[in-house]
Amino acid sequence: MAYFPPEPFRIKVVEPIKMTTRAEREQLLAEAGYNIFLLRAEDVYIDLLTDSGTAAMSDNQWAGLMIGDESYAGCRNFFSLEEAVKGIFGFRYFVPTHQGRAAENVLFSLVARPGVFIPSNMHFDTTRANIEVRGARAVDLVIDEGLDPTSRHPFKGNMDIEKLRRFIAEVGAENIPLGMITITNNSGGGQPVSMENIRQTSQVLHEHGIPFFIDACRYAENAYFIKLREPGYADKSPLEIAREIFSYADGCTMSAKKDALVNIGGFLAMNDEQLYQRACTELILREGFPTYGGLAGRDLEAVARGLWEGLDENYLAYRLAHTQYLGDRLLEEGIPIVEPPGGHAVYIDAKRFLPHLPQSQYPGAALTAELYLEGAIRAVEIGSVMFAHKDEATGEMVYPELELVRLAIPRRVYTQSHLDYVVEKVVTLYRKRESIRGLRIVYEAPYLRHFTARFERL
Ligand code: P61
Repeated sequence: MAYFPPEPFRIKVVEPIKMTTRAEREQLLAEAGYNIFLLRAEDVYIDLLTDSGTAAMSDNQWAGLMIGDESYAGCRNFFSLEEAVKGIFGFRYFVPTHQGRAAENVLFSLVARPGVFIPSNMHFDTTRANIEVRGARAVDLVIDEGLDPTSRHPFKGNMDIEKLRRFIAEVGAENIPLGMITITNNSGGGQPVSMENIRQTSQVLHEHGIPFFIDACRYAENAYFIKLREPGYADKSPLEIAREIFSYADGCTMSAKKDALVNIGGFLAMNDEQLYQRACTELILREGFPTYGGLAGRDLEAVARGLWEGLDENYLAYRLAHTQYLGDRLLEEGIPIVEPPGGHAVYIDAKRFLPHLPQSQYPGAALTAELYLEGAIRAVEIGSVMFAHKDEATGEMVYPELELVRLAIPRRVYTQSHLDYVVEKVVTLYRKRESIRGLRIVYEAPYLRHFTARFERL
């Protein structure tokens, strides 16, 4: 029986949400070109589009907003954030950014150029885009189990160390300005990376003189998975585990919109002083002065407080069990999901849910559209719309291995009955899955097309 953990908080402020009729949703979705990104959020009942920027902040974080210091330079909140970043991540230098992709933009403007490669376990789409837009190549080297939705490997986000060694030998260390690892692996089911694997990745990269950066958005959830699953860590606190993780790295990019429990914010951290100085120059050009980096002082304070809260052991135990509850309930009903459930999300395997639809008909996107029609639930496709691309040599479309629909769970927002409602609607859809039709793209942008693409039903 799936277990729902009691919340380690009580509710002080509520936000009404409203239900629409199916007829209304038919019209709204058609107007949105069958792309759930183009709906108004008010027309969604349960919004599982993302766990990014959607957390409920605590009373302590809201209180922090009131002491926002909006001075242009040297505001006090920068120093609160500095204390958190240095205390948890331990890097010598950091700059705030308005979100994760801004940190990626600054970093890759300094190191990515045509002819170079950035390997990772799996890049998320904004990271890949920030690398590839500069003519460099983003390469995914996750272990094979990470691409098998049914494998119950405890650390399916792990880098394949042998593949990494071979890759470095093949393209040459001089053509790899840095290597990365994404914790947890968002493109591959929200699966964690083990400490052992982080240590080995660091070792292999460093043997070749390649700096190692971590895409750290969900580092606290990853730390708690290590505590639960990796021998030797059961008695360590999430903070101790986090410190060890980052001790192996030379820097990180962070979207604070995830594990720092805020609605906006991020940072780029590193140990290399020269890289930091170049990052400051780039930051001033694009984001702002290095003590605010595109954020208000109050936002910096919320991030600083959220970083500490996000490592609270009671919160993390609840958080992972909450997500697991949704996954276990869906499994009990026979719904094909990526197993085991991830930290921030449950990923439905659209290939197995809709085996009659080829990837050229976008089964993941079709399923997100149907979920909205069925229950006013918004999920996100992580599949062919997001990642399919044309092979330059053959001109043929290359489809991603995984075709997923992610039910991302905002932090501290939805209750057990909300999740039960989601299960009920997914099950209803599963029973009539054969009637679900595919989609055809009628408009697409050259990069990150999933945000603005428009579709027609086949
Ligand atoms: C998400 F539909 N993630 O998961 P920013 N690295 C990683 C992320 O998960 C990530 C970023 C960097 C989002 C938001 C999102 O097509 C989409 O603060 C592992 O969003 O800039 C963001 O951090 C970038 C949703 C992003 C999407 C792109 O929902």
